[in-house]
Amino acid sequence: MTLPDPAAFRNALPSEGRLILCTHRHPDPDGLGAMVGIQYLLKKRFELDCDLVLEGRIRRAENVAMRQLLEIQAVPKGGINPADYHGLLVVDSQPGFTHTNPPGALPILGVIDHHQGSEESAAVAETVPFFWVAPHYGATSTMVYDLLCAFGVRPDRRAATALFCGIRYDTNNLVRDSTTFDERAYYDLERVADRKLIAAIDQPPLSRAYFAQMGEAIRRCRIFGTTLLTLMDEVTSPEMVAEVADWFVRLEGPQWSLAGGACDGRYQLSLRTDMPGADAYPALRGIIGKEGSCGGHGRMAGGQIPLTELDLKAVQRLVQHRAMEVFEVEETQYQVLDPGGENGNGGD
Ligand SMILES: [Mn+2]
Repeated sequence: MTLPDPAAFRNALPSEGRLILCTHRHPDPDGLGAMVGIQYLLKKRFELDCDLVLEGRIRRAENVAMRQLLEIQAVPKGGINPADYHGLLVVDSQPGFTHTNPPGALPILGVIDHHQGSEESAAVAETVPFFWVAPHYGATSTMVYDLLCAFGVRPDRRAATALFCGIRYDTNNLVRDSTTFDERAYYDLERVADRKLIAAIDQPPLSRAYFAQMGEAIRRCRIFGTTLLTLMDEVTSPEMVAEVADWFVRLEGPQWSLAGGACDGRYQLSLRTDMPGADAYPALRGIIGKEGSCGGHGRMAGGQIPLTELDLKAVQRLVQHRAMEVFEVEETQYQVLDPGGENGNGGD
């Protein structure tokens, strides 16, 4: 199904009562935007109320700001009484995905997602009344925008801001994996959205811990030819690992940037590349091996290795060793990013 089927969506909904909306663990702007958009549609068009369940802490400063400034309220997953709800909708993820655990004991009425499905999610599709998975969309927020359009509902300023942020961050302002669907939604929503709020979400206040973590990342970064390896110890959030990988890939010249850090009992890994024609997913797949799981495509991939059978040092050694093999570089030959900082007497 490429465009939303309004009749199928309507048929999936109860005539009254409450619903739960949920997304993947550690919700990102696209997940949050899609939930706010669906919540608005359900209220406006169907007079249905819904509660949001947000699993995993939201820690990236932009995402925290988005949640606070848009006043996105959520109920704790553990406190849900299934009798109070008719069912749930999953957005920006699918029930079969490992980072997604919808509250149990409630039927899944709908799934709206732009990620490629897995075998597990294909099995779930048969049992879900509204299963709309469309990888030709750059963001789930765009899908929700199209659903609003299909019902002739104009988002208000808050919903438009949330949806706009979702599209904006998932497609990096229409530069990454965006299609004409995303473009149309982006420019339309931009006119309605609150620009001051968007600016505040884009440049949120950052904690001292954030800067300390970035300082640590600079000290840890090793340059093996065209491969940058930043294997940190404990980090403040999984998103920090992605930010470090994103930041260092901007070092002049084409390269692979692999960052890692331990958080919540897992060693998080993020790989970015600006090498011409390079594909990040197979590379990270080869580095993580059977010890963990990963996803991604094009220039970015992310994954994790549980710190259960292997401890932190063992995982770091394994990752470094495999990265050397995958990127065909010599383990002994590296430079540091900031030689002055390494000796403790640098800085200007
Ligand atoms: Mn998304």
